[in-house]
Amino acid sequence: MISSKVVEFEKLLPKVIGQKDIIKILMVNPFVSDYRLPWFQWHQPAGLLQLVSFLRKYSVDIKLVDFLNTTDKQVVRRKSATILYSGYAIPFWRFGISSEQDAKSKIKKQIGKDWTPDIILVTSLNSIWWEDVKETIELLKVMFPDAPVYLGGQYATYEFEHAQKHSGTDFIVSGTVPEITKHTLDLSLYDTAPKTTGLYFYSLDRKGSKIVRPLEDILGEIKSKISIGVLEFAFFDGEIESKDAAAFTELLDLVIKAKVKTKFVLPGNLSAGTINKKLAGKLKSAGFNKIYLHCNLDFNAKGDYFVDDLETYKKGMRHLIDDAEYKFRIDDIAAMVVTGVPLENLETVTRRLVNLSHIVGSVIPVAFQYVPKLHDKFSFGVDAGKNGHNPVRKYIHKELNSPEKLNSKLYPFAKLSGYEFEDYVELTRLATLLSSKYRGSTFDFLGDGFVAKKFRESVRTKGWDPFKESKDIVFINDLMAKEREK
Ligand code: B12
Repeated sequence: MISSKVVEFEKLLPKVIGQKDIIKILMVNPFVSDYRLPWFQWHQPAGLLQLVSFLRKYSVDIKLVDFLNTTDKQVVRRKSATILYSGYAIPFWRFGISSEQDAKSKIKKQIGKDWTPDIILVTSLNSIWWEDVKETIELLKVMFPDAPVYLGGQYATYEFEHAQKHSGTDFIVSGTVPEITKHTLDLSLYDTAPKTTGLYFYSLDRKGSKIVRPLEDILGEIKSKISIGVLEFAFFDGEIESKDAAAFTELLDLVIKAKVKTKFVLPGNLSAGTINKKLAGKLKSAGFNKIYLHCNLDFNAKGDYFVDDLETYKKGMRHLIDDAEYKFRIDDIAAMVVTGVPLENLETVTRRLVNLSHIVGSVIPVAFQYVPKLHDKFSFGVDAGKNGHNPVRKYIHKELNSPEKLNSKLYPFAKLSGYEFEDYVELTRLATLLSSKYRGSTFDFLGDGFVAKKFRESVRTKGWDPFKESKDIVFINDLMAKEREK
């Protein structure tokens, strides 16, 4: 097994600059294999697109192959297997290609005839998709044997040693590259401008700390992207921190004053506690039509690790509804709730889902994905009484010892936490029920309406207990048995 070399971004640069008159660079965002690809429209190889902006000042000829890009409502996919898991047959898809040959033809079509790259840059948006990264690199190496391959992104960052051993890349650029984060995502290499794109409020300084980007730059970026056909902007920052609420409000003010007409999305980057009266009003006027509230977790907490209490959500929602006239229960505002955390208490999670659906109107369960190098700093389940015995790390070592096994969609920690996969399927069903709409709005199980009260009463008094009235209930099996007797 050949191990890939690790390079720093600064060392990659000389390869790109000054070697030839024009250096040809092929950038690739691989296809991905997964059970589902929710939010596919918000997946974008942000790192590569920032690199395109950054490299513009040099003599470069760049081509991009983004397997996840599509102008259709759905990304192409091909079923590659059906996994039998805890009594369920779950299809496993390959998103981004319709057949094995498709990958090669897509690359060829995208780069055109007589164009051979001098260097290839590959990204990865999630380390659990490493097998696709590996396959993409294999294919690229067959197609362009002379071009060195550089791998960056999440796989190279969070599963760095694994990527060194298994990805087949020549070089790895691990971690963030601060100097490119102030650059916009360059969309000019797409045949048609994507309808939706990622947007950053922050960039990173030299030390890697977050700094708010100049607001005029962000506004300029929004305007220029609208002019090429972008219809929606999704903020890609991990979290817009409450200390920066004023600067964020100022940005929205600029957007409003510039009369920019577009849609904005916050897919989990604003906490309920950050929302104040002024910010709420500006969010509404600037065109934020999807606000998914961030789920703050403290994995070093003893016991309940959900940071924001229900009161915080109530306050935030009051601002959105009373001060900004957002409509309630139509699911443009939702609370994200992380589930599947090792050693979690599903009773706490269920209670939180129901309570937050009452307060926020809709809930989105987000399946927890354990990220090595990040989550191993936390003390999940560490038992100080047993000299720091850590059942989570032991479990990962034994049962989840390859990146793809950490795929959150299968709730890999269920067994460790004492639950079945079925319990998580039920939890997801509950969340779906809590957020499903009839005549445009969701049902409030904890509401003051007659039906909600009766429903709760029946649960409390076991008014509809099927066992209590079992004599009167005829089950279909009994009916069939009687038919057979006849
Ligand atoms: C925005 C975001 C999203 C967006 C999509 C982002 C995108 N780019 O497409 C949305 C909201 C859709 C999303 C969804 C999910 N996400 Co997300 N997301 C993020 C977040 C907050 C920021 C990602 C980002 O844009 N970073 C900035 C970009 C520019 O960084 P980058 O791609 O790494 O690139 C940098 C370098 O790596 C480098 N680079 C990149 N490629 C290359 C290539 C070369 C050759 C070179 C030289 C350099 C280079 O350049 C960049 C500059 O620094 C991160 C957390 C974080 N703060 O990083 C999580 C994160 C990436 N998400 C994660 C996860 C798990 C998910 C979900 C599965 C949800 C979940 N269950 O937790 C879903 C996926 C749903 C699905 N389909 O399965 C994990 C991934 C962990 C892992 N092991 O890979 C992260 C790290 C969060 C976490 N800590 O758990 N996410």
